[in-house]
Amino acid sequence: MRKYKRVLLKVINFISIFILCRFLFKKFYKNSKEADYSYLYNKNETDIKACIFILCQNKDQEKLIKTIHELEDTFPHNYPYILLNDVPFTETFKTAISSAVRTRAHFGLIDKKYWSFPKGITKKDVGKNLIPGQFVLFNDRISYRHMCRFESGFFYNHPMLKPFDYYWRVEPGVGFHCKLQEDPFKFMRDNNKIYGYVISLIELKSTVPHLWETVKEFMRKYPQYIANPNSLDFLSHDNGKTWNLCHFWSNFEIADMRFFRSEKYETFFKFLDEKGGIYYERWGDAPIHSIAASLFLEPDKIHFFKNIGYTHWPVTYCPDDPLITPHCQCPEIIDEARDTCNRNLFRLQKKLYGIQN
Ligand SMILES: Nc1nc2c(ncn2[C@@H]2O[C@H](COP(=O)(O)OP(=O)(O)OP(=O)(O)O)[C@@H](O)[C@H]2O)c(=O)[nH]1
Ligand SMILES: [Mg+2]
Repeated sequence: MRKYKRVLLKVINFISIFILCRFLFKKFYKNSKEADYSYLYNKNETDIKACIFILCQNKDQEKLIKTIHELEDTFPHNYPYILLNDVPFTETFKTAISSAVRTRAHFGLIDKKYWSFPKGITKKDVGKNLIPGQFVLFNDRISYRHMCRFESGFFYNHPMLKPFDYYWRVEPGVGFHCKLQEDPFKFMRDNNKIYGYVISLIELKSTVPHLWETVKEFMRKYPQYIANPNSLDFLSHDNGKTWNLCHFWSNFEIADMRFFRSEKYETFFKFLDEKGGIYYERWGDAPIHSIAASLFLEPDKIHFFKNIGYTHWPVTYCPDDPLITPHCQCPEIIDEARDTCNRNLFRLQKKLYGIQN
């Protein structure tokens, strides 16, 4: 009888351990497994894995609806919209946006891990490497820096963006002015383009005082990532000694996320992130994307969308080309996009490939 009791106890023990292990495994497995959003891409709707990507807040509803209507008036399309936020979207917002878009809109939340300070940096470090006395726009907004960090190093790996190769970044409040004669995603794919932009500008030095020396350190450490040829001449007038502050204005981007997901870009972002300049200074996603595209891509992979009339206040780009202007209705211009930086890239693309911009 005692023998049976012992065996029974052993069996009960074994079953309990088995159940416990199963429970722990399931819990761990569930947490580590990313949600599957592959259904967001539907090949019956679009041949290209592309989406319109919008990072925004609930308060942007009205501005965003206007922007979506302008986008769709100038580019009727079937691509889905992926909207992300650092706090949950309200039902009112979701309903309003869903009925504004012609296609589908999907709403997602950003994990706190990707909208926060990196390890070792806290609130008190914000702005500590800026030059005293120099004005820095948005310096007092911590969320602005989290946004820059997210847009620099994480958006393309958000599970809802994972099903896609290409994205068109749209911000609430921007305007589109020319009816497109061709699908820009198709253009990117068929012409092997990786990074598309409309406006290039000169960055405010006060926001990025030590960025270029950090980039030079990266180039010395990882020469294998630098493309040959590359667009260093877009960034520098003295072969990289100094940065001319030129960059692509990233509030508009049509680009291939496989570039951002690549080892070279990920290594670059990690390197910059660990240096802390997004917080210690105010390095933005625009210079970070631009420097990466210029150094790691061959110049013909970067495309200037001269046919997309576009405004992000206060700068407007309105095409000046007799073949395009009949399709445009540009607003009164407050500040016109200038050619200063573009010229560096155009010169290079013409010399290397005969590309006429
Ligand atoms: N969810 C969320 N999105 C944000 C936040 N701050 C900025 N964004 C989004 O991030 C993008 C860039 O932010 P903006 O405030 O437009 O930054 P900016 O273009 O440098 O400055 P503006 O001149 O104000 O347009 C936009 O798509 C915003 O909607 C935030 O705190 N939360
Ligand atoms: Mg903006």
